Amino acid sequence: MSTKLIESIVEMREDEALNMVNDLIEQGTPMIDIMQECKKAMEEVGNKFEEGEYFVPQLLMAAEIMNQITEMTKEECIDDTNEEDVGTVIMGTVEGDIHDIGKGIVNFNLDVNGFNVIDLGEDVSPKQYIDAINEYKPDIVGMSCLLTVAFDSMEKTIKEIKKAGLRDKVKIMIGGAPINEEVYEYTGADGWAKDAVKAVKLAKKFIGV
Ligand code: B1M
Repeated sequence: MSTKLIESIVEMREDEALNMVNDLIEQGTPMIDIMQECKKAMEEVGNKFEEGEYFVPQLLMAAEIMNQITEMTKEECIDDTNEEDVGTVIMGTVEGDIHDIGKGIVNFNLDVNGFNVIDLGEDVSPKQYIDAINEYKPDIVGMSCLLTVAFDSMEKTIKEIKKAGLRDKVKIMIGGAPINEEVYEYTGADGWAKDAVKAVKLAKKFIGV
């Protein structure tokens, strides 16, 4: 696939990036492949931010391009939407964290694979999770986390779910760029996924489909 797409996102050439995505869609490139390239681009944007070359406005600009690309690729997948309800997932970005692009992609992939997804939004507190578990009785609780400082939020939320007597009623899945085996063990979740495809596989495994 095109490293030019990565370059155009990293260098914020919005029209060029969107045209390239359009071409890729027309050529029949799967959404997930386009998203992989975009993720690499966003990692590069993040690196430039860390190195002091980019600042928050550039992160926002890249996020805006990324959101438009996500919408374009979603439209292409819409025919694949599966009406079957294989299970309910409540999903949020954990307290202290407002990153939502990856969560949106995971939600969309769960949705097209037949899951009923309830998105609680960003900066979701343990109480919001608990209230939503009581209200929607989900099979799976999803926690997206992009910030290392929010690892504690996941751990705290899972502890609070346990204190509320709900831990055995749900499977908990965590994910996001900094999540690894060690973080997964620290939080006490039931599983973790590196990307949207793995998230769907894990969710299906939890449900037994
Ligand atoms: Co932020 N940011 N940001 N940021 N930002 C990161 C995460 C960072 C790594 C950049 C860097 O320094 N290299 C860094 C965190 C460093 C750390 O924690 N050690 C960082 C920082 C520091 C910050 C701020 C603190 C900056 C500041 O204000 N000084 C601030 C924090 C705000 C807050 O949350 N409280 C901040 C703010 C922002 C913006 C708001 C400007 C913007 C987000 C806009 C938005 O989301 N609407 C932003 C952006 C764009 C980024 C980067 C550049 C890109 C994130 C992204 O959208 N990636 C990011 C750098 C990076 O990711 N390397 C960065 C694309 C997306 C498709 O990938 O989100 O990884 P991702 O999702 C993937 C997988 O991770 C997985 O599937 C998705 C699809 O494949 N996945 C799951 C995600 N959730 C899942 C859940 C699952 C399973 C899989 O199950 C439940």
